[in-house]
Amino acid sequence: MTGDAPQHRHACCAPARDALGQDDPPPRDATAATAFPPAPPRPAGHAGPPAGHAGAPAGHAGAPAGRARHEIAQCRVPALSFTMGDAQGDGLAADGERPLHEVTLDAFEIDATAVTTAQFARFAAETGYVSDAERFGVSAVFHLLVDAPSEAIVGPVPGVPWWISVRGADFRTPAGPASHAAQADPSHPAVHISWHDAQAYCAWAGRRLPTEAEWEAASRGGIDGARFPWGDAPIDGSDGVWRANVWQGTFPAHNSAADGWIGTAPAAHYAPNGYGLFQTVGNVWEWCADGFAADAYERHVAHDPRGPATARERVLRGGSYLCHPSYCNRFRNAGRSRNTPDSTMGNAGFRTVSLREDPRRPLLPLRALGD
Ligand SMILES: [Ca+2]
Repeated sequence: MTGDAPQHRHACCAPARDALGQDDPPPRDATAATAFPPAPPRPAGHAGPPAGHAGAPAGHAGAPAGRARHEIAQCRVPALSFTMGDAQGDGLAADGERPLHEVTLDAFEIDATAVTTAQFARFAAETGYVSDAERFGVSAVFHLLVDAPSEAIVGPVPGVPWWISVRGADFRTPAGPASHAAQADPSHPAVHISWHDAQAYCAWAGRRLPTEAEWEAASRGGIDGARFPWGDAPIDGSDGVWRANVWQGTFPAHNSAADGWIGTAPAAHYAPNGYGLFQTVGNVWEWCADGFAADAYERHVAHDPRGPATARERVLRGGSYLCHPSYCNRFRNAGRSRNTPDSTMGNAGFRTVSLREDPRRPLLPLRALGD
């Protein structure tokens, strides 16, 4: 797996919005993301479970009563120093996973799971928010998962024909609009979520997206330098333990689903890492706040590094149910991908972190990128 082989192009992870062949969408209200009233403050003493506690899956008993909106269990990542980047040499130079560099972060709280379909649906129901997949009218669905009438299928995405542009695919009907069978499972991660959608959710919930450094620190679970959140044990069940939802079989035609899932798995499936986070690796890609820069690590920012505030693409982390070493090995703590902030696909969602005071960078308004 060397060079710029097709199996390593970022479009294999997910195509960009402008490749889907949709009509021009109606304009979005530029104030949409900031129009939501702020979430009520948490009562004192409800700072979340202690470090390493997995907490309850989203929407289950155990969420503090004061978290009226964002009902996702929390994990605490302590103030720490860690080695950021690819220690094994797995990544491609174009991904910018090196040089390795020491990063320090203040403590923060992060969701134990990706934001679920149930949680995102609640946000949409309470606000009337129209997601980018709905606004554009199409989104990218992996070909084995499509459940849509022929008139809803725009066609394969050029260059990555295993991705199908489907009208009516969104977080409610991730496989397409065919039938009730296509309805999203509420316990699974919300998918077909753009970076803008994630930002809008955060504005409503009183949350924010993690920085790329925060995401990687949280995914490492306290094990510095390891390939995966659980260490360096195999992901593929070869020792009898499945640790994440990725691809088994011959991509893109045959998936044996030996790990139990062809598409998404429930957000709180498999064992959590040392901080209590579920499935940072595999299942769905997760948006980060940062703009993507391949040379970001060369800047050697030691404390709380950030990518560029404005960039054509935003960072995605963690890989998805489509990852396999034969064509995309980014399902690692250090793996990096990116896409344009209005792109949506059936294998990308997000998790959030708690707000903090940050005089350097206030939260960006929804359409601040001018794209
Ligand atoms: Ca799988």
